[in-house]
Amino acid sequence: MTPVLLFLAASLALPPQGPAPTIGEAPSADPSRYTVETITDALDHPWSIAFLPEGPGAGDVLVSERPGRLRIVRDGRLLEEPVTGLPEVYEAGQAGLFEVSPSPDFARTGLLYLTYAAGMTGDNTLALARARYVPTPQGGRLEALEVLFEAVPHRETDAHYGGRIAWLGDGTLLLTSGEGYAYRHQAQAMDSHLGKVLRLDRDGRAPADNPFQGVPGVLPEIWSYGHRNPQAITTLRGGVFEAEHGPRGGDELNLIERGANYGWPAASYGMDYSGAFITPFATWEGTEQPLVQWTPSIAPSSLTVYDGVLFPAWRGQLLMSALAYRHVRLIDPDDPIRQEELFGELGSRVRDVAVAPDGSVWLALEADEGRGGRLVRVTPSR
Ligand SMILES: [Ca+2]
Repeated sequence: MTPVLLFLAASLALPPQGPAPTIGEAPSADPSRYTVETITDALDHPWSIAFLPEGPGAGDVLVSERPGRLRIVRDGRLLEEPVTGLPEVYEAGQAGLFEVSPSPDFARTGLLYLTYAAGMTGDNTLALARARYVPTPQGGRLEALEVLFEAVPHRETDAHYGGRIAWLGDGTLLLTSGEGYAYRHQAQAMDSHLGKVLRLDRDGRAPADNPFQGVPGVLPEIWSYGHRNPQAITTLRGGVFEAEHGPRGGDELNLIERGANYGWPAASYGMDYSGAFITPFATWEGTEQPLVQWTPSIAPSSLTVYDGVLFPAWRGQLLMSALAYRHVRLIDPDDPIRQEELFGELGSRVRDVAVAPDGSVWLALEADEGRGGRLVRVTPSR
């Protein structure tokens, strides 16, 4: 085990022993502190933003669109031509193209990792692929595409895929996998990838030091289980923070520990959409409590750490985008009850928040009245 996987660095908050605190609204930041610039409003369900580091196409900003396109922002402008050579993506409901993430060795290899829904109506699944990015004068293309992993079993539904990636310091990755909505019991089933955080090596295989490697009847890719629809994950100071959608209420921020059970659907602070209880238990022996839980649902869609230079007050804080609450939460990782609302005045569902190399904050916003999906860049006011 490498040091980065030794969780709970002493400085991080410990999960509470009793019931998790409920968070609702938080104080709003003063919008006059920053300036919001629209890069483009011509996107269709933008899902993930990636800044290409040193390597092929350095400086390009890639944005996935859920219908299965990968777009390029080059020199501050959205190129007309999407990237060619993508895997075949199944699009319906919540299904489509999800994450785009450069490999940690991108400078040498030019490899991009993509997550997406693969298959067809009634028979589809979460998949991970990688390919080499080759910039061209008009845009870019993917070469040497390889499908690395497909979650089992396949599902009939078009909902709750998870699909976010976080890279660990040892070059392996964590992939969030939703429970497919209709299969919530499988979040506790160890022969299923549904409702899990999975750890894979760069070739899509289960590393030898995964917690359930060699355990009969347990899929070796499983890192943690009992998740509902985790769409937000990031590393910070050797720990892994994850946020997931609850049912009606009960959205969670969790500190992910190797091999741990996060409770769904045995324990939840949320109710079914019908208003019926899914479980009468908010806590359950042997399962981890969230650090905090949001009721009503905030709908967390992505999580990152602010590590830039432009907003010194945000350094080392978590930024979590929210769909239902239409803002970004600034969260103190050492005391996660301390939260602030950012960018609520934009009034849009926020699908992704990312920090550019120059320290600006970029948001992928879903379409709202009279406007398409937007990509905006936030810098301090002068
Ligand atoms: Ca939970």
